Amino acid sequence: MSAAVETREILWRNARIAACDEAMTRFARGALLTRGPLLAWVGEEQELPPCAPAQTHDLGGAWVTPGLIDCHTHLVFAGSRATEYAERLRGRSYEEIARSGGGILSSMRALRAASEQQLFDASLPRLEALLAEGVTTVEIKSGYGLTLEDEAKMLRVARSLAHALPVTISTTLLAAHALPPEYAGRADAYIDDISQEWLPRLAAEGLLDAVDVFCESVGFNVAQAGRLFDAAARLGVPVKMHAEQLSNLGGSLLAAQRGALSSDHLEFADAAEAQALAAAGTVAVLLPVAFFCLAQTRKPPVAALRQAGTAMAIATDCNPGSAPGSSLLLAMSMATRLFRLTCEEALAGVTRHAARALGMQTQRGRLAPGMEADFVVWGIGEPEELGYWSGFNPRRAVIKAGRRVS
Ligand code: DI6
Ligand code: FE
Repeated sequence: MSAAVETREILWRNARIAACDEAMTRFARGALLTRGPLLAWVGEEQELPPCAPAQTHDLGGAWVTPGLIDCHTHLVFAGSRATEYAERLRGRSYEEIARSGGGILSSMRALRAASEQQLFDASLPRLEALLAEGVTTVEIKSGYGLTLEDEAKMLRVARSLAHALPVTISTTLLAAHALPPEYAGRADAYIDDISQEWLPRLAAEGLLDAVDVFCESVGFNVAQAGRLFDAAARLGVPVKMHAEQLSNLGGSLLAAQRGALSSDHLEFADAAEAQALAAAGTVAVLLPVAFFCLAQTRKPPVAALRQAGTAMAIATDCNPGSAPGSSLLLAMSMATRLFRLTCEEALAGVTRHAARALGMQTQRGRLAPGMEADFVVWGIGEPEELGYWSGFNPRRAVIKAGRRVS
């Protein structure tokens, strides 16, 4: 890109702005000045400093928020698990199906059989659906390949999706998602191989932004998670964790101790976990679509998280098993209805706090000078409508890196 393009200024005026900063500032008659891909200025229009933008857009008083961030997905996968869903409707549990070789392992078989192109083609519509709702940044995990080559394939597809669509993708290695058949009865050896061989290779190929582990009885224990985190730390790769979705093995406490970016799910967490996460600055990522689709009854400790001051993010968890869906707006609505977050908490949960769950808080998730110029223009009368509608998309326009992309 030429220097001239990089510094071109565009003024987006006559907007109502929800900045999603710490104070959740709103500007009633606001304007945004973009310079190339970044925000140069945001505030009340009457305070705009003298400038000579190359273009001016009148947003007609519409609401503007930061581009939404889906900070936890498994959206690169092959096939579906609709037949298992039918079994669950007949009474079998998610864990029973997993223990009998279905679940994540059935997605593993489909994934290993798929070519990179097939995987790309299957995943693209799910990502397009997110983008249509104003999502501009998405985290994508591996975890259905469970060999070095197949995990690499998933991560490469995740990277190539970012080249095909106007979106920032953050990739996470979740090889420690389930024990593959090649390692039956040898979970420690599997963790050793991921730690000593896979992680360094994938990091060297530039395929990794973070490392994650499924810390559950059907996944891996805290000691194994700790060894994986040690290996990540040696390479300077940040860590995240799936914890307390089905049971409490102590995952969040480890995540907090190791300064993880986030600990995700948390239905079986309590006040101790909330306080530890708050003290560590580790984000609690809530995944209400998985809670809903598994028909769980135990809810994450939202009151305790709120009281402890833990940052709460919300994500889709888009995956073929526990959260088959690709709507972050629906996840927000479920977070308010099922987990009783306020609409304001839900909005912070898909912007500022979601950015932090990806270690991107200095570049994304709020509207302020110096941040990426990723924002959404909405056809809504007030920001509370985000979290209020379920199954209706009021997105009007999306600006990614200073350019209108839809
Ligand atoms: N927790 C989840 O909700 C997904 N993975 C995980 O660790 C489910 C993945 C799947 O069932 O395919
Ligand atoms: Fe997940």
